[in-house]
Amino acid sequence: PMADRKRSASGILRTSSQHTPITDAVAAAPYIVEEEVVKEFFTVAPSGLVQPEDTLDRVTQFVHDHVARGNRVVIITSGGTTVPLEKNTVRFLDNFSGGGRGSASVEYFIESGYAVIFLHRKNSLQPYQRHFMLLKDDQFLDYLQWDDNINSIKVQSDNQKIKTMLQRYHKAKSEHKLLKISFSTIHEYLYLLKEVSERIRVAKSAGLVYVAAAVSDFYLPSAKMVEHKIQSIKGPLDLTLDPVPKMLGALKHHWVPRAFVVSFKLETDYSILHYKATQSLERYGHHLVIGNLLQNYRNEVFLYDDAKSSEPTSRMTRSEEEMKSNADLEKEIIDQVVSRHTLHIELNQ
Ligand code: PAZ
Repeated sequence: PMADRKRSASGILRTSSQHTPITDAVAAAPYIVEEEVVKEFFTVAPSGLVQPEDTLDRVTQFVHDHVARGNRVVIITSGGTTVPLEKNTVRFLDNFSGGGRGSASVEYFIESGYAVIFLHRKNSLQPYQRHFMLLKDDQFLDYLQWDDNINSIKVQSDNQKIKTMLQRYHKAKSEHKLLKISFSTIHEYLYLLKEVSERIRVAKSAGLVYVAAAVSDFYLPSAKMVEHKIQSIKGPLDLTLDPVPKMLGALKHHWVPRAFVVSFKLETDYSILHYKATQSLERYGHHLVIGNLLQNYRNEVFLYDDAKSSEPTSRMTRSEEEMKSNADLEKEIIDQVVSRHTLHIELNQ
């Protein structure tokens, strides 16, 4: 399958960025968005990039340090993007993604020796902390008690989990294995994905991009946006959104041509999932596409690495027992991704 992918990647056609209906003709067309379209998107998309000034310098330094130490570097994207409807944004469109998959994946990549750049939606689930953020009945504060004798916080003694997570978190931190960058809007996300990807190019085949964020397909260009809060007095809200240029081909072929690229595809209908996942392999030249259905995405994923196959290459599920004990499916996913990445490095040195 790797040789096939190389062949299809070499015969790249350029097609327009128009949103197109699902047809077989579209599936056959390898796709890299024109650079001018990318530039245009960043010009007409709503601005409002909220980042500390040195964010990209920190990325450069982080990658440089880890490449010098011979470490692999992965970018993990996580959570949903927002689509602002007003320039002074009161309202925006959003999606369901909470960052569970991305934040869990960070932990397993770090365990596998990777340095991780975690490009995540602001206020979404965070690695290590996530175990205490999705509690059904308990609250995080239920894990803690105030002890007057020591005038300090005491963790409830039976809580082994908080100890384990704290140890892992501090280990990752002391080894500088985790760099976190947050985004909110679709514009911010794509801008950062491009800039950060270009900065891991120096890692060559030891670089990995793992795109698990749920990214909006539509947005409102700033020229079509009102300045202030949309007023209801004007009657029904009539919205026409533009398609977001598909940048996943540019990611693979222009931004990080030597890295291993894994993307996720979410659908609600299995037959469309299969179609879209194989289409991603073919059109964007990704090495691995992981498909999941909204109804069951925590418990089941499908791995695709062969665009010509009528079936996924493999399927991973959580057993009843694993669901009960809240075991992560991501552990198995990352094992698979890491061994494929190892092969990619061996073949591309
Ligand atoms: O963040 P989360 O754990 O709630 O959801 C993860 C996911 C379903 C967004 C991810 O597995 C995924 O499929 N991302 C790609 C979504 C897309 O097709 O745009």
